[in-house]
Amino acid sequence: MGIRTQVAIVGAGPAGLMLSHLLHRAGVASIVLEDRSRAYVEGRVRAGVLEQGTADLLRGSGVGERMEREGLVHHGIELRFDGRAHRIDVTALTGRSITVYGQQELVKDLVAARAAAGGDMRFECAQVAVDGFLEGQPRVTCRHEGCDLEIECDFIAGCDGFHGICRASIAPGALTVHERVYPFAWLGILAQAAPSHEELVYAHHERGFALFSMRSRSLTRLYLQVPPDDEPAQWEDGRIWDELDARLEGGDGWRPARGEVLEKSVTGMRSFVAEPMRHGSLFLAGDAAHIVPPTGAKGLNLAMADVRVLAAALSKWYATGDASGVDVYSATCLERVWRAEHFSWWMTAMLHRFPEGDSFQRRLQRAQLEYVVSSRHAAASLAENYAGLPFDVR
Ligand code: FAS
Ligand code: PHB
Repeated sequence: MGIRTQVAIVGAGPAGLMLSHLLHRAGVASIVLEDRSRAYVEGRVRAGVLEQGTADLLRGSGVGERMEREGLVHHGIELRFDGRAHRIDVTALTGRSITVYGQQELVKDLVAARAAAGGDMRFECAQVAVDGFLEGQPRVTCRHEGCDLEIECDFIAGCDGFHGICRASIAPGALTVHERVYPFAWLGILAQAAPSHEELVYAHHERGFALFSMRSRSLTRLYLQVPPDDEPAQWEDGRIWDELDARLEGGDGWRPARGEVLEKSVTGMRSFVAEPMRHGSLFLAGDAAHIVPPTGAKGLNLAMADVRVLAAALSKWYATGDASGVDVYSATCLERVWRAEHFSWWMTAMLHRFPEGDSFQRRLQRAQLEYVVSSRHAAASLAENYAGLPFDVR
């Protein structure tokens, strides 16, 4: 069955759904094709920290109501090392704040908004494939509800994540890939426990990194640095809580409140950028083009930043025929991507225990940590990157 639309979007993650929503607001038609079920994408536990700019984008585009009601606005974070705690006052240093709001809640809000507006989202699509994007005849094909679909469009947005088919459909020679894989992973848990600390806590410890985060006033989200090939089953709940207590030690007797572990997963750590992000009529956005280690809480926010630029560029093209935005899409996004890549690598290098690290590297980490907690300028640099640089900073 042949269908025609203006923009075919592959992937119903935060990038694909937000793009479809922003295009809809600009009167541009799109179809979202997702290979998993609606329940699966709405239930996937991932990021939880929204930059000021992302929260403003949700508010400004009419999908921020539940975030406003249920999200937790934070004005600082805490760093812990050598048995001491140090608060970084993000808002005092930057005038900006972060909002703690689960990625799956944001995805639910976007799916609901698209559905309410009669948006065309197709879940459980199989054999999704893209072609014709270098010949000016972009096309997406797939099987959906037992039918073969052929979607002709003007543009394809590859929002299908790191393991998707869109980047894989680009000839290897046309892409330059930059990558760094880290010698550790994060074991993450979601616990039914009221957060016993007001703000996020990042800990550097000789036993490894640890992070205390949250999802709501009754759900805590916590992470431990573990060897890269560890499996969740190797970590029984009691051992996880004991390890968190040890690594989050800050000399004030605080311990994360314990509760039933609802979800447990291990996520590999890598930095990855594929350039350019545009190939003819195919535009990559979000994790399809770049990955950051989650230490800087940038993954979701970068996906939002990409589609904000892409929606503006495509809307301008449809409204005026002016392709200037479309032509600088890749360069515009990559400026912000590399800033976030640097910040995420820097936070990861400062806060994790490197298995092969020698005493010189550990002393450097210590010196960096001491500088960040003792210099207003260094703290301001961290805070500015953490809260997210304003979109039109250049
Ligand atoms: P997504 O991966 O979210 O969405 C891509 C969508 O495309 C998915 O729904 C997928 O099912 C679909 N898709 C894939 N292949 C397809 C195909 N062939 N056809 C159709 N659809 C297809 N960031 C943090 O800041 N904190 C975290 O704790 C954190 N945890 C993470 C844990 C994991 C396991 C992962 C992978 C990422 C995590 N991130 C985290 C980063 C995360 O938030 C991403 O940056 C964010 O999901 C990126 O959004 P999208 O680009 O929309 O990609
Ligand atoms: C999370 O809450 O999932 C989270 C928060 C901060 C990070 C990474 C993950 O740096």
